[in-house]
Amino acid sequence: MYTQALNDPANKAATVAEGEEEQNVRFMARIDADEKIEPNDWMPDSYRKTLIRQISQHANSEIIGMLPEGNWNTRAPTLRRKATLLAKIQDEGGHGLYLYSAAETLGISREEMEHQLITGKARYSSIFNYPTLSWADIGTIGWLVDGAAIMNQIPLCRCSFGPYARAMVRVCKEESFHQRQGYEILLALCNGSDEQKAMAQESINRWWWPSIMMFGPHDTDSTHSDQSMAWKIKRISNDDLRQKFIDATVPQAHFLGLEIPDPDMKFNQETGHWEFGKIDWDEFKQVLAGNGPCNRERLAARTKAFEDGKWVQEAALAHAKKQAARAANKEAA
Ligand code: FAQ
Repeated sequence: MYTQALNDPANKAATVAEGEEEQNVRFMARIDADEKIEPNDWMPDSYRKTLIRQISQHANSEIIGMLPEGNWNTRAPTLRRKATLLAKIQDEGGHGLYLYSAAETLGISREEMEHQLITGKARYSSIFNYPTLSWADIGTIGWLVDGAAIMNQIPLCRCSFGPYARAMVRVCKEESFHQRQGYEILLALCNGSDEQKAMAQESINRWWWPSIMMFGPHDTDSTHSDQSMAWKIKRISNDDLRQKFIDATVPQAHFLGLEIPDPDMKFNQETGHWEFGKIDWDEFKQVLAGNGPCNRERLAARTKAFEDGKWVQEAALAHAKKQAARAANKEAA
């Protein structure tokens, strides 16, 4: 899906002769000129590490994010809903694979990322530690969770690291479809019976706050933002993205006839923004510390998938070994 651009040979020759300081100056000049950094270009170690952290966390989120929706595969209300849900979940799996591939270009293996995920060393988005208790949750995930993901990912299409930026272009197109399918599920529920509308409202009540936590801590508490913005990995800050998401989403809730569960939410005529109440950062911290409602269940599911899939890895390795031995024998003969 994403292809590697060829490095500019002149660029490479120049960096070989330079010391680290000059290389860094040159690197920052390329960032400032909005050039894309490609996998075998020189880059500071900390830039590489930051990208591996963010891209692998992002990939983990896509893969773990399949689980809450997968919970409704067998209970979707119609064949059409089931087919759409299956397609969406498969898309998320695909996003995980593009992202793991993008991270691999930075020198980490897929196995290591998988190991970091199941041993709890790498994160995944807090949002996927909440349960899907009703069918309305499938609509809400599409609308709010994919909606928040797109808001965050559109600027990542302009990220300074080429493979990540290119992967995001396709991911964002697919997330737009996901957002619309979720909204359409809620539209059907909100135009249905009183019970269906109540189910939609109850779902928004549970998912609203965790969705706005997805954007991460306030800018003042964000550890990585300043450096990531300077490197143009992040192009818009956590708080600015959160505000953009809220401004876009509140009118959509009103169109559905649903209440946002925030008594402090009000429109500021002067700024043109929706002002919102205090976010419960203790809840966010608890979820990040592994104590959310579904953290253990999610990691247990991934660990089981890893263990169950081991025989495939072993068979593929044995096959590759056999092929290599055959090729070597042929060459020797
Ligand atoms: N959850 O200094 P910052 C999706 C951590 S994809 C967990 O601000 P940063 C598609 C952060 O890692 C959703 N941890 O960090 C889908 C750091 O801890 P560390 C995923 C979080 O990286 C839909 C610490 O807090 N999207 O939903 C969270 O500059 C439906 C301090 O934070 C991405 O990953 C959180 N929400 O900014 C799939 C997008 N927020 O690592 C299935 C790419 C913060 O030092 C179904 N990632 N932390 O231990 C990003 O844009 C950034 O990494 C942020 C965080 C904005 C998430």
